Amino acid sequence: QEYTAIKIKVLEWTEEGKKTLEGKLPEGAEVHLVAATLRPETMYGQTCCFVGPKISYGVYQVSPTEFYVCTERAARNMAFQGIFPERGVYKSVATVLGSALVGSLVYAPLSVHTVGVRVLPMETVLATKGTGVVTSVPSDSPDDYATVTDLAKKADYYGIKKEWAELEIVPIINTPSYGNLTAEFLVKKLKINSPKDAKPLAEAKELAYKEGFYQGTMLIGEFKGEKVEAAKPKVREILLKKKEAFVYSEPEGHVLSRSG
Ligand code: ZZB
Repeated sequence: QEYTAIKIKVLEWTEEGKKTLEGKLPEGAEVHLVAATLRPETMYGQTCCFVGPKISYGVYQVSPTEFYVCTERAARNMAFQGIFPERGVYKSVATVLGSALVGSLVYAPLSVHTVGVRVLPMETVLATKGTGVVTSVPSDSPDDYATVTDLAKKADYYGIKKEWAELEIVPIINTPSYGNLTAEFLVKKLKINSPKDAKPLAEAKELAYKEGFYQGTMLIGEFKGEKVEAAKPKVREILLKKKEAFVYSEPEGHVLSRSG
């Protein structure tokens, strides 16, 4: 599986995050959460960045001043893909629990929310897939739509500010079958009530992927008006060129198949 790894820069740490990292980063260090995505063309619609609250993340040095936050498993893979300075080496300078990152302000590249978005908890993030960090696009990802809806409903329970989960969901892609907010349409159509409704969510995801890719048209960005199929590699290229993303591959056998 080849992902686009999106670099989501930390603008402001939580108190807990600050404490965990105290004295462990050089002056002027830039830290990025790294989110693995299959849909770079949807990055305009990012409204938050998900971490698994119980997942342990490492902070890995990629240059004298740059660090990546991801699971150790992902860092190990990256170390054999030329992403770190020395082949096979992926030592973390700090370990941080996802819950300690929740509430941090981060910059999501290409997002319409240019002042930043928040790190929020997603209990269904798999530590065994991608980087363990998931960028949230509730316009086009049913899982993300179900999760942000739930987070806003139970903000106190999750220990977050309601408004962090309520950033505007802007239409990114129009499709003939599901309109311009595919995820909301499918979540409602399949009567999905919770981010834990795994089966209908898997079905919604499959439908959203197919319709978005083969029938979708871009409503925003440099390739507005173009078919998603054509725009996807071009948006990806922009992100790679600007060094806001890199290619991250998941070795075969570690991948959980998309259709289960
Ligand atoms: C942004 C995005 C926008 C995504 C969208 C999907 C969609 P797959 O299809 O199962 O291979 N993801 C990545 N890593 C994880 C993880 N560790 N745990 C849970 N979810 C994860 O999964 C690839 C997609 O699942 C990724 O692409 C990411 O969400 C999420 F509009 O990134 B995506 C219809 C889907 N639309």
